[in-house]
Amino acid sequence: MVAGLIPFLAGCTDGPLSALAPAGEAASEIAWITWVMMIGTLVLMAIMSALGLYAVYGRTRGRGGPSSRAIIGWGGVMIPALVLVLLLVYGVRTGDSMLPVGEEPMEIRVTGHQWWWQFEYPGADGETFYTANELHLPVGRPVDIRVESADVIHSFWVPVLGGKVDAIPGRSNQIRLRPDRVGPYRGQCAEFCGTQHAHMGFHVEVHEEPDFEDFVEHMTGLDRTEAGPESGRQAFETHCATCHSRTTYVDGTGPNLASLAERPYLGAGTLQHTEQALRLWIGRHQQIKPGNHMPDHGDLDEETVEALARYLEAR
Ligand code: HEC
Ligand SMILES: [Cu+2]
Repeated sequence: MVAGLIPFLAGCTDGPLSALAPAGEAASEIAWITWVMMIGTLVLMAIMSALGLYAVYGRTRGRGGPSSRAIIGWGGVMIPALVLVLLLVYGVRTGDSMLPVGEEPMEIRVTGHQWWWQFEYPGADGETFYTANELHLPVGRPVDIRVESADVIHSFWVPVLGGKVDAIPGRSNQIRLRPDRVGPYRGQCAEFCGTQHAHMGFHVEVHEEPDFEDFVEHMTGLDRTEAGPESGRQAFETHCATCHSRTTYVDGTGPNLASLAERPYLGAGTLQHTEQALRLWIGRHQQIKPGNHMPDHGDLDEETVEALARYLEAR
């Protein structure tokens, strides 16, 4: 039986979305609970199977064995109660240690939209700045994530860093994350929220402290409205600026595009970001991510798409 589990586990214990390869404090606690429960269950199952086999095939004894009262009292009440109480204490303690209480760390606000994520940070100058579909965190420092929704229920989940938190319209939920390993990871919406729910991922980058400071410095007040070709800027003003912004000071009904040039994915993890992919997205995103809430721009001529792409790639 255990041998049968091995190929299954080999596929899950690694990779950017694995809760069994934790890279943060809360995720480690969750991984521990998983292992304790799984191994405990296997041990109990082995004991119960052995007892079951013994009951069927064992030698019948005359007098002298434990009375049926004792068997029921211990096997049916005392031992299960003991196991459950131990698990309860362990579970409650672990749950408690993940609550955002005590110190007051930096807070990042996350808003789930059909089907993308907005992140709002405290900037270096006290103002906030916005970015989309990419979450940047410092290593070794707790960060409180405040999870909200702009439309339906979503769920914020970075399996390597911690548990899921629902994004519920009109409510503000919180989770504390403390990454302990630098790296690129991945987050995913974990509550079905419509047709493109599966394409509602986000990139997670855990930085060393100085690199994180650089990121905040870079994003604070980043304004690329004037970067890139003038024709691109004009097309953007005409077709795109009602929903998208090229400065990090302004949020929008579409993802913030000020730092799009540095973003590794397009369409909330749908496409790897390359220059080619960006042109494809602008002209044909309704074929790539059908039903997404950006209006179809299939009627734009090639030249305009080109200008828009160059404008959005400008740094
Ligand atoms: C009515 C609002 C609206 C307009 C107008 C609009 N968009 Fe969007 N855009 C969105 C929404 C919503 C998304 C998120 C789609 C998704 O991933 O589900 C999006 C996503 C994007 C993305 C992907 C961003 C990322 O981080 O993945 C790019 C690039 C983009 N739009 C470019 C443009 C360009 C260029 C134009 C103008 C030609 C434009 N958009 C016009 C709403 C809009
Ligand atoms: Cu979802």
